[in-house]
Amino acid sequence: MHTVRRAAFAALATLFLVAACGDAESAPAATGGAAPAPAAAPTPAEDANIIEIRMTNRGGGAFEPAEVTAGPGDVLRFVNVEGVHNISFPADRNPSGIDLPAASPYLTSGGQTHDVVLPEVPGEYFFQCDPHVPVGMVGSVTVQ
Ligand SMILES: [Cu+2]
Repeated sequence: MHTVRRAAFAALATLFLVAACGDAESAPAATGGAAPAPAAAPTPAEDANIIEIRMTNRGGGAFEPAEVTAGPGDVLRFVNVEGVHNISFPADRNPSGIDLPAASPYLTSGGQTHDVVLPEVPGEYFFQCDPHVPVGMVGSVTVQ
């Protein structure tokens, strides 16, 4: 009995590790079969591109690059290089009627990342680091 439970736990733990370590490139293309259940928060598609944007203290605070082009559902991966930054998509500078990505928490140490799944609706979206707007820490992504 205990052995069976231990085996079941090990299998669950393995599943969890695989899920935690999985990435889009190593996952085989799954076609057919059951569609994934709809999630409350958008999750990246298996074929989503990941676009890295570094956050630095250059000039007081900067996104590098500050302007990128992406496809619907692609992922912006914000990488904190130095300093303390966040990422928000202000409603007053973005298209209305779209579920904009929620503001991130503050990233406080080097190497921290925050992923944003882009809207499916083409357009230009503006993002900013709230405390560093005065020094021009703003950026935009064009979803084609
Ligand atoms: Cu900042």
